[in-house]
Amino acid sequence: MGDVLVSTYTIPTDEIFQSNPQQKPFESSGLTQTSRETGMNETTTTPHMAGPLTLQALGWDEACDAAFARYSGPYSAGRVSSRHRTVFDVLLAGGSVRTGISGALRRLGRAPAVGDFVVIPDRPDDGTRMIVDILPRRTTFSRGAPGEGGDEQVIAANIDTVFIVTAAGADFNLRRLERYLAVVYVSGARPVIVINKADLAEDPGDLVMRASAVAGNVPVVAVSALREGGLSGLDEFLQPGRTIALIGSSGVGKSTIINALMAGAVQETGHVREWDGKGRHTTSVRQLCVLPGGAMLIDNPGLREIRLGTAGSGIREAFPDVLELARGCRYPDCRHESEPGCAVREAVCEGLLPEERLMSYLRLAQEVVFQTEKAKIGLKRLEKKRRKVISKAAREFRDDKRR
Ligand SMILES: Nc1nc2c(ncn2[C@@H]2O[C@H](COP(=O)(O)OP(=O)(O)OP(=O)(O)O)[C@@H](O)[C@H]2O)c(=O)[nH]1
Ligand SMILES: [Mg+2]
Ligand SMILES: [Zn+2]
Repeated sequence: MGDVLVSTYTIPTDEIFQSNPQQKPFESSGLTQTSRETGMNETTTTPHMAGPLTLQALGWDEACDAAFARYSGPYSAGRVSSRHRTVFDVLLAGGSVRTGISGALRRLGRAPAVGDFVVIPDRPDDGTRMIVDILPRRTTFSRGAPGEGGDEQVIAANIDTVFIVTAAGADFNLRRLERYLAVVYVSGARPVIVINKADLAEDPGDLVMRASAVAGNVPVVAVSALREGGLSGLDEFLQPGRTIALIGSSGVGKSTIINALMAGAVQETGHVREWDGKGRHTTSVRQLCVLPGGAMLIDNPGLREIRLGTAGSGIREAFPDVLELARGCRYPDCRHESEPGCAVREAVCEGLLPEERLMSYLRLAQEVVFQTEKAKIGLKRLEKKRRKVISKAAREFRDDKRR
């Protein structure tokens, strides 16, 4: 494995245990307070940030400029900060708006995800402002394989960095980390492993070491969000205009980390069941918050299940050590199961590669094969349905002509 970049756990213990352990009271975000479930409501304040935002501060780049260029005239661009079924909160330069999407987008089955840059006409004919377009995504974080309708579930868009959050205790699991890493690599975003609740660990440094062993060059940072310890280790990833999504099981402390970084409560945080350390799925709405320093954080509901989908590329990136070893296998298409001359199994026998890591690799690789097959079946069905619709339309057209 290459160089391991480890952000070592350097917070003095008194810092961890000194700071105020009291949970700050939950407050609604500016958005929720100023707008209603339905309809439109423009606000002049921008949530979680003093002063007006510019598009650049929201992560707008040259590619967005190029894509938006064809909208000359009275159009605004903004960024989706949260989604409530069919309505979306959109941050605009200098304010925010709650709005729906146009019928055309709906018919195309295109729905914006949190983090998307969208186009909204300024003065539509009928007076209702709607999202009329979604600009191409820089990165797409999605869950699972394309379904029967051909749509993968997009969790969030235009993410630069993903904090894979785990916690000291029952959640800490190297195999789960490997899975998350593969999923993040597929998205195009850069992963960072954050081990929270360091205050509960006897030796947080040991957890960092163990996570680093499966993480390759991915930075690993230990923090205690509740005691506000070690959070400065995250600073280098929190540059202005950058977007960071937090993912991980329910109860690992994603919302508590965001609250601590916001230096004020924004996300409701929940209790963890004592007996198994499982969370209660406190966060139910995905939301983008702007930190005082200008980075954007996306809180996510705890993921019950994270599937890999059909992209095998994530596995290749998450297991560079296995791939390197595989170059020594006798057969180029070796599956490292029982083939003779398998250099990967040999490395396991010699203790150079942990057996659990190979098992984890094989399990994930098998899952991709399975999902790909499943997606093919789904696509076939979709194609059949499409043909049916077309031939029905053609029949109706012929019948019409005969009349
Ligand atoms: N001891 C300790 N507890 C923490 C820490 N961070 C969070 N917690 C507690 O863990 C519980 C769950 O925290 P949340 O922030 O709600 O977890 P979450 O990951 O957002 O959970 P979901 O929204 O359900 O996905 C709360 O009771 C927090 O107070 C920490 O650093 N140390
Ligand atoms: Mg939460
Ligand atoms: Zn092999």
